[in-house]
Amino acid sequence: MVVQNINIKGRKVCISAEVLEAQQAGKPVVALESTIISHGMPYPQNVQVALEVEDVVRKNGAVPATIAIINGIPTVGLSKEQIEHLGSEGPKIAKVSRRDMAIICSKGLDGATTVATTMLIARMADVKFFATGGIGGVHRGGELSMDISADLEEIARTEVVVVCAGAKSILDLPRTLEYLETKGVPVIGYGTDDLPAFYTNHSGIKLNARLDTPLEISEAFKKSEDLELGAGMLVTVPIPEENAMPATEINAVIDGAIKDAEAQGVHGKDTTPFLLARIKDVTGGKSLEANIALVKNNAKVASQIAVEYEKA
Ligand code: PSU
Ligand code: MN
Repeated sequence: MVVQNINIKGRKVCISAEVLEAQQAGKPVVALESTIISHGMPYPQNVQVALEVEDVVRKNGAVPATIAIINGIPTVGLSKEQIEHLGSEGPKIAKVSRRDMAIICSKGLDGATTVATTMLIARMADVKFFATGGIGGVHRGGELSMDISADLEEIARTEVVVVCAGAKSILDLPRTLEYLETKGVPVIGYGTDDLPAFYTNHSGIKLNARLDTPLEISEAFKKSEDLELGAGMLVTVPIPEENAMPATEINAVIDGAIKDAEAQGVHGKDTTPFLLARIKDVTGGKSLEANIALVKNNAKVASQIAVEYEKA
């Protein structure tokens, strides 16, 4: 694929020809993150899944824009080769959150973008919809450790619709919702009244907003833009019933993974990748299957929302 550099609002962002052409034609575009490729899943499934998720977006009428930092340049719409590079290098690639952006870019390095930096770069390139698996949040014990993902701050300040499957219970889910409420972020249940907990559908934690169709979400986001509220939106989509895992089984695995992290002194940006890898190992890959299914489902929903938005 031809990749060309263009300058948007004085910022250097590299946009692929496919994405640029879609934007110029007023077609819907959906952003996808890259930390899920490098740090969220093992090679080679990570590459395969990243490409399949792009196909899901295309099948649902939108154009995928997988985002990362390549040679120090925020890049919107990775080539197959670039996805293969991030996937095969895996955790050797820097996991880049907002605080890391300036340094990684100034050094001309490659970086995998988290939800926070994917949103940030998407917005620089005028991409408003983004599908992922799970977001970061307030970690368990966060009231003491203050380990709160930069994803939450970003959703509060960057006007992008983030479609996810809720959050994993590696996080303190009620505190994560409290934080988002304080920051003025709408958390929408897509056809559900309570927060989906990634591998399972019903956390029992009530959300204050439920919307049932892509059109309603698109309308709500347009209104948010009209009113210049200046925040993103979080759309939480339950994992398809047939892919959900039994809550007691997965929660026991998560509790064990958190104990392992504590025992090994894992902290900071390593915590989330460590927990994800532990959970996958202990469940013998069952959690990976669920993870793949929900990411694809989220890509479908995000594409449908983007299609509605561009229609009107
Ligand atoms: N949660 C998941 N899968 C993931 C991540 C989180 O279930 O792949 C990744 C995302 O890229 C997210 C990041 O933005 O981890 C959050 O990391 P931290 O908690 O260090 O902010
Ligand atoms: Mn953290």
